[in-house]
Amino acid sequence: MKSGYVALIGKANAGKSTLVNVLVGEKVAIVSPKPQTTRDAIMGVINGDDYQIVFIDTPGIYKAKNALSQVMEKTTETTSKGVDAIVFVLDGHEGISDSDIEIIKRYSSGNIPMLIAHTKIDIMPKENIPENVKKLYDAGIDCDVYPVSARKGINLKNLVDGIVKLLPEGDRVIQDDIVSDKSERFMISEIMREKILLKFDKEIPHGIAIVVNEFTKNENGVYDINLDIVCEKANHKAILIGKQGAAIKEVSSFARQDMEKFLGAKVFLTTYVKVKEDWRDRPSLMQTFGYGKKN
Ligand SMILES: Nc1nc2c(ncn2[C@@H]2O[C@H](COP(=O)(O)OP(=O)(O)OP(=O)(O)O)[C@@H](O)[C@H]2O)c(=O)[nH]1
Ligand SMILES: [Mg+2]
Repeated sequence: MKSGYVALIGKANAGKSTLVNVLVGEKVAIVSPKPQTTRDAIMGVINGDDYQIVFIDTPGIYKAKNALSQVMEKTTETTSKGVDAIVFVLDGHEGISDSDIEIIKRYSSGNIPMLIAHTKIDIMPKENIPENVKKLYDAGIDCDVYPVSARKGINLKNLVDGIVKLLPEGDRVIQDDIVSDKSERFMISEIMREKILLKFDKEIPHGIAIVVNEFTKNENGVYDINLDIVCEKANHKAILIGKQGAAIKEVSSFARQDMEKFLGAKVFLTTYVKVKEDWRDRPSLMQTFGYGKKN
């Protein structure tokens, strides 16, 4: 039996969370086309007959600009050092840059075994894949490269086999029959954040925190969920609410539908938009919103 912890590391927007969701077979992490979607280390477990992989999805590597980004960067750094193997997720569909190579080298230089999942091959010409692989090898990177597509489910079995090979012999590290370490309450707040990431542009979604005030299941099986959408500027609040509340209504409706799917029950959702000026640079507020807590 092989088992262990495996960190998914890579640039922001590379496709780490999409990959972990498809491998686990359930949504454990939210996904969006915007960088810096994932803010926490999120666990996702897969159990095979003779292996267990405990994935840890991490915040993408991105130039830190504020206190929140710095906490996220630290989460990724720390996670990468405490695992049995690293899957470096590389979005190579537009080629491989010098900064890709520099970051891969940084993570492959330690003692932790690593492989590269070269993802998004569904949106690039097939003939460019060997070119990318050659570029990595020519740069002196000697870990195995697995071309995959999380979206189209291409080559994922090979990837899993490759990951298992990197793991040590040992019993399951997670005994319970769980796929994620995060609570339903956490996923509810993340689903709300995901819909905001999908609907709004520029700085607005990045300055959002979600606070769940109420999360209760009634006797009739309906969930009452009440949450605050905290933004960092008064003008963001106006945009989030929209004309006669149209924007917040739409985004809440999408969120509610996804929450119902996730919980398998009807949801009665109430949302309020609040402003906390520049909270992403105020560590005490960040901690109130669940970021940067000492574990
Ligand atoms: N075409 C294609 N798109 C993909 C694939 N995997 C992910 N994407 C898209 O890439 C975007 C980013 O995906 P995420 O999974 O959120 O990326 P991430 O690496 O977790 O991003 P951060 O959390 O911001 O670091 C989304 O729009 C995904 O739908 C893939 O295999 N093919
Ligand atoms: Mg992510």
